[in-house]
Amino acid sequence: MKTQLLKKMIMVVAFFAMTSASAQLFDFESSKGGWDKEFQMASADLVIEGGRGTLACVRTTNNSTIALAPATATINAKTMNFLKLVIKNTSKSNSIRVKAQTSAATDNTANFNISAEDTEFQTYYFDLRTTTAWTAAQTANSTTEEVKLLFRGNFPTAPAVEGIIYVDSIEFLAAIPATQYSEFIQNPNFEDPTGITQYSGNGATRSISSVGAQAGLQSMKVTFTAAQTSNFWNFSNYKKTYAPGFLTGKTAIVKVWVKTNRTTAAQINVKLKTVDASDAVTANQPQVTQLTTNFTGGWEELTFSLPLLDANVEGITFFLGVNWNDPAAIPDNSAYNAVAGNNFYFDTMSATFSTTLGTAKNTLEGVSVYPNPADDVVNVNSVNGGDITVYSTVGTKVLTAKATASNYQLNVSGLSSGVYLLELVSVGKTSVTKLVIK
Ligand SMILES: [Ca+2]
Ligand SMILES: [Ca+2]
Repeated sequence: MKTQLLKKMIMVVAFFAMTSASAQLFDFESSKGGWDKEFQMASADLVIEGGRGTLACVRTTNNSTIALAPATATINAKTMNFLKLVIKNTSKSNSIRVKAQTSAATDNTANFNISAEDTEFQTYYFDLRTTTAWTAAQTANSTTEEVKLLFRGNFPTAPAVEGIIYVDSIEFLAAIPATQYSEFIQNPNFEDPTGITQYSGNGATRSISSVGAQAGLQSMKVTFTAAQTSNFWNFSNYKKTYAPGFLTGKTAIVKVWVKTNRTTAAQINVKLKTVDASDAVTANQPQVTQLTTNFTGGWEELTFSLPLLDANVEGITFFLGVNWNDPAAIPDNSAYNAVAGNNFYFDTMSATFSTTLGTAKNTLEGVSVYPNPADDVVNVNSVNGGDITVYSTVGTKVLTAKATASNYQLNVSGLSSGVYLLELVSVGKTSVTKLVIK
């Protein structure tokens, strides 16, 4: 029996040595992996939170700490440059201090900001080389002897226990993952450390969501805490450049998955900031608005066609937003504006180009639209009927219908006076007619 036990122990030690030599990931799915509560952390236990194995750390002071015990703290400080942390921080702590002790240097520290009072998991990538202390440790040592994470900041005078930090994973990385691109869209899946950020908008905040992903682990969530009073824009701090002439005659096709808790339509915007070779903004900066159509909280994919009308466009920057209609100027559309409690999730975006010139073979012939100008009803005559979409002149989809007969009467009584474009799509061909509403 003793021999059996000894064999088992040797196997366990061998297994542990093998994994600890290469393991730079601690996922807390079934084991603490050497991490535990340390200085003034009330407890750090394995807990399932949001379906994930986590280390639930109960904070009791301004420096509540978890530590990777010296026996297992063989993080290769020489090659590990980044700390990836996935946490749901329900405490008020708003910064993390990373301490990595080595034989040559003690308490090499770096401070990083985190969001407080989270309702969802957040992913952080901390560049440990931003401190000279870590780089000094890299120069002097190959492994750490102890690693500590201190959850700091914002500690109230009372109570003694203040919030739980659910640590889903701690990972040390030599490099952060390469950023993904879909043409001019950076981080189209919201899975990367860099990409689209909030640009403008009153009444709303943007965050990365780990709950509402359409694909992967994350999506972008826009939460309105007050009624919308302006366009809400997110902006990609990235410009894709193209060879001269490449974009001439092309249309950008942008697809975006959207999910909202609204039970009526909202307007989603895509805008392209276009520049010429000298980085000067070109005259045509396409913007298209589409209506959401899913009112039961599910995902839908919206498609935006953005003609690049300037011949000299050589750079594109991508914007995504929630449209706002000024009730004083566009009263009919103000019901589309977001109100407090509305949220929007965005995920899985893509951009491609199609050539818009030479599309004669795709033009639907024999379509007549009358009377034009019209009051309340427009007759749409065609051979086979088809799908009708009416757009405003700025590209907003204002009406859709299915022409179920070759002579279809379209009710346009809900449209304000003005100029529109009526598109009829049938058997893969398209007809566009300028329509005037009196
Ligand atoms: Ca985990
Ligand atoms: Ca995603």
